[in-house]
Amino acid sequence: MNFDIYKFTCFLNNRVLIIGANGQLGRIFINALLERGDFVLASDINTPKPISLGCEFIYLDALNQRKIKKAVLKYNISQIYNFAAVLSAKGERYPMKTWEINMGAFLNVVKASIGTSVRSIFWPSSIAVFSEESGLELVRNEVPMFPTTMYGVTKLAGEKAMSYFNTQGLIDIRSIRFPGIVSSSEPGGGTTDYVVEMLKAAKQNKSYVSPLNKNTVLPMMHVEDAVSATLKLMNVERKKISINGAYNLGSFETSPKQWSEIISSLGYELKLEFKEDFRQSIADSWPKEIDDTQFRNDIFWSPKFDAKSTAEDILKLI
Ligand code: AKB
Repeated sequence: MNFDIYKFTCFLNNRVLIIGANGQLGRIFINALLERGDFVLASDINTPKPISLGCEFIYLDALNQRKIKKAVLKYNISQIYNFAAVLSAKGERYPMKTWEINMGAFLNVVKASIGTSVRSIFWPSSIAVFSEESGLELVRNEVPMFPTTMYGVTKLAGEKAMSYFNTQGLIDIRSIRFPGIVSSSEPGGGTTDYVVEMLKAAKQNKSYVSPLNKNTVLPMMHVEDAVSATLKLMNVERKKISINGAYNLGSFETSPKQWSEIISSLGYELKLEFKEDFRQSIADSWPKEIDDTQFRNDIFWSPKFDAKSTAEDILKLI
């Protein structure tokens, strides 16, 4: 891309299309982008809950490339956030469908964007790309990766493809390997969903059965930190980004036991049982801690929330 044009357009508000806007991340991204003064077009295959989104909404199937392109052209879109995906736990029930949806959505968005007004695409990757071979105690950015879930396979395949597109200069795609995200909105179909479900149970004075062992440590992050890191990544000049693939991103680490202790320390009584299911072996193949030095050095970002302030904040919002 011509650098001068890029520099100029950076100072204009973005015209953003969010695909998969009804998921865990959609609404909070919509609010953050609107606050910055961007034009936001939200889209999903499900209609949003009847609370106003504060922006336009269209029905859009991420597997329909023609319709994505039509929306890009009609609304003169400059950035796309593509959140359409089947997550790790649900993906193990429907592995073929997961490949079709995750890779189909990824490729359709790329194909619908090349040669249009779209300057950059955000496509989230995940800690699911890692495996035991990655050295799970503290996982660096570039390590051997042999994902154990179909979700992880699609994320790694997408990373390789985005790296190719970036290297060839076909389209600017940026990505972060998200840890488990703690939000007041419902996750769905993930292995890390317990962090949100446990907060909900505590708030409603219900008991909770954890699908993961009490000592299983995984990296987690407050959704606001995930949003601030992403928006920073999407708004730096490409030359500041030292890699063509996805960045590691970390914040804090917790286990079901530690998380329940934090919840109790905030004055909630949570009756907790443990009944491991197939999600345990997924969690066992994921990092305990993430080394995100490269992201922090390139993007100058650090998280605002630790484990306790995350739980406290989200409990207030639920
Ligand atoms: C999942 O649990 O599948 C996701 C993820 C870590 O990518 N939350």
